[in-house]
Parts: sequence; C-alpha cells; structure tokens
Amino acid sequence: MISYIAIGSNQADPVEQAKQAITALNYITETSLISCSSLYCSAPMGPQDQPDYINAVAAVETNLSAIALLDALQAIEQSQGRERKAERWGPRTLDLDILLYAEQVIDDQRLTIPHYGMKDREFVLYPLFEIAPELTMPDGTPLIEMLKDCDKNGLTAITG
Ligand code: A4P
Ligand code: MG
Repeated sequence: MISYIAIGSNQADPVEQAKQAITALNYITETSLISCSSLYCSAPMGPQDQPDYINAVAAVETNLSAIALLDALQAIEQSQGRERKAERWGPRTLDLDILLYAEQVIDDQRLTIPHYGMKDREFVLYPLFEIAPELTMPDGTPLIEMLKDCDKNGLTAITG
C-alpha cells in the first residue's frame, strides 16, 4: 500500500526534527520511504503565540495495516520527545499524521482517513502536490482541484 504522511514540527530545532522523522519512516518495519517533499516553513494554524512550523509530506510503501502504521508513527513521535498536551493545535516537537492510505476511507475511533484537516491546510496540500501532482482523493477529487481553493498563506519551501 502507498500511504502519504504529513510531518510537522515547531519546537526543538524543527528542521532537524523533520529530517530525523523522514529517516525514521524508512526504518519502520515492512515499510520503505518512496519520496519526500521539500521542507516548508508555514505560519501556525491555531494559536498564534507559537513559532512557525516546518512541514513536509512523505510517501511510503508499506505492508502494515493503517492502524499498525499509526502505532509506528506514534512511536516515532514519542522517541522524538512528543508530549501530548490538552491545548488544541498547540506547539509540538513532532506530529506525524496519516493523510491517505491506499484508496481507503477509514472512520474509526483512532483513525480518520483521509485526514480530516488536509483539505484546508496549505502546509499539507502543497507539499503533497510536489510529490504526487496526479493524485486523486478516494472520492475522486483531484488534488490539483483542492489547491485552487487553498491560499498559500506565506508557505515557502526552504533549501538545505
Ligand atoms: N487520528 C485520527 N486520524 C488520524 C490520522 N489520519 N493520522 C487520531 C494520525 N492520527 C489520527 O492526534 C490525536 C489522535 O488523532 C491520535 O491519537 C490518533 O488516534 P495527536 O497527534 O495526538 O494530536 P494532535 O496532533 O494535537 O492532533 P492533530 O489533529 O493531529 O493536530 P493537527 O490538527 O494536525 O494540528 N500549523 C502549521 N503551520 N503546521 C502544522 O503542522 N499542526 C498543528 C496540529 C497545529 N498547527 C499547525 C500544524
Ligand atoms: Mg497528529
């Protein structure tokens, strides 16, 4: 299965956090990294009294179920010092969200796929488009159509 993973960080050297997470994806059992977007700098969504984020999107090929992949991603978050706090959309060292898992639509207690927020998030849609310009959502909507309604909001690719 091909799955797309969103990477986000705005604490404790976010560029390094993102790079380390990308490396870690390739070490998940039965999973290999296919491609990864540039790293992007984005303005915080949610509380504004927090640093800008570094965001990226990676594609992996995996034999794991979606839930097993989520477990592996949460283990990576933990190993990179993630603390779960009550504040919604607050700062974090690392957030790894499953955007898409093959063509599947999943709606259970632990997992909503496609990711509920992706359609509104420039820091998800533009990096995803960089690595998968031909992608369509499980409901048939082309990714490129979603971009037309999504302001870049200052999103910039960073080099290095
Ligand atoms: N969960 C359900 N569906 C999924 C999925 N598709 N992928 C559940 C991953 N997890 C999923 O997530 C809470 C629960 O969501 C998980 O236990 C899982 O069972 P979490 O990572 O513990 O909590 P969270 O990260 O605070 O929630 P969430 O919803 O992932 O946060 P968001 O909505 O991603 O917001 N601004 C910029 N510029 N860039 C960012 O990356 N990120 C956030 C976090 C806020 N502002 C941001 C950014
Ligand atoms: Mg998350």
